[in-house]
Amino acid sequence: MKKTILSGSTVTGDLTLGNYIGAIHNWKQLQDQYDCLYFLADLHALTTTQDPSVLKNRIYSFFAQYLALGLDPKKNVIFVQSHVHEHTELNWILTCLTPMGYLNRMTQFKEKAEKNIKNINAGLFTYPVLMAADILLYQADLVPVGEDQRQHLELCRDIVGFFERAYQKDIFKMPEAHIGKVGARIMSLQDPLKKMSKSDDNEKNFVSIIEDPKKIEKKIKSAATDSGTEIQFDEENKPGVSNLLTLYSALTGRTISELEQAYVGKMYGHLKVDLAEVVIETLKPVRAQYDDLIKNQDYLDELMKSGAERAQARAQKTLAQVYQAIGLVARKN
Ligand code: ATP
Ligand code: LTN
Repeated sequence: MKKTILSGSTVTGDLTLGNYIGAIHNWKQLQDQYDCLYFLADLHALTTTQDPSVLKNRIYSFFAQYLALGLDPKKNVIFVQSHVHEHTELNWILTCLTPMGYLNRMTQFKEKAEKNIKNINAGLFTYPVLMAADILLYQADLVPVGEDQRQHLELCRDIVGFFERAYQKDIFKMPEAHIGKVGARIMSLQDPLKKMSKSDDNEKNFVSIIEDPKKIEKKIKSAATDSGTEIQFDEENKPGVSNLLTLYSALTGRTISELEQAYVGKMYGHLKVDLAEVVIETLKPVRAQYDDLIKNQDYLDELMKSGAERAQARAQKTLAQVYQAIGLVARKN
């Protein structure tokens, strides 16, 4: 039996190099060995204000980007969260088992609440529970995510315990975070002390997957670097250069020390020129494939439908077990 992998990305902004390196690149490598489900977390996007027509286009765009980045719909179940209503149903059950105190500890909530002072809604607060429902519905063994999601995974594991204690039933598999070694935390280009985030208001902070090559070049060349001139990996004293080296290493497979050796005696500018080329060349075929896919909405609709059917067949089974365990009466047909 292959182990089950599940992961997703919130449908906000445009997927960035951070999402690619920290998440989707790893997803792609797992697709041959594991039973993988990858989804678009469109319901999670609603914790911040969304324009309906933008959201709709973005759902198609993300789906096409998943495919263009190499996720194969034959090897994986690729689907849209809102197409499988079991996510929100299990969410409610788990919400009723999760103490407020546990949610209060979530650092991402605090960060996002500070950023969104005008819209600190209850969904933003309870969102890690919906994330737990996403994972537990599919009995996932492993959840490949970037470092920022580690705490949410821990909460998900706690929730498994809350359920077992409350109902004396061992229905859910205990999931584990799967965090890559290189690039688990790609930093912002202008402010390398914070993570690259696709919903950043300042677009100079990220490179998106489907960005114009000229813009990519400009953004990388103007990335913040540090004092001094040596190209060395030192996250504390040289966070800017370290981030560029991490990007370079993650995209080429060359180790950081190999790169440090190669750039002895060279300037930051040399590194940036080379890195810009690596990024542009990596993303060129992705962009070309994306341009083709996004024109074909019928094809995307078809894939979304079959992905949702396959996902739902599995989600239904878990939810039925949960409803039975907690004493709800099944509707008779
Ligand atoms: P938002 O800005 O909307 O919060 P985000 O860029 O943080 O979005 P998510 O949709 O929250 O992206 O995350 C999708 C996946 O990408 C997650 O597994 C997350 O851990 C990973 N990820 C996000 N940002 C980075 C980053 N800077 N470095 C590495 N991995 C990342
Ligand atoms: N919260 C995640 C996206 C996400 C997710 C999930 C990831 C929603 N549900 C389940 C893994 C498993 C984020 O990266 N913001």
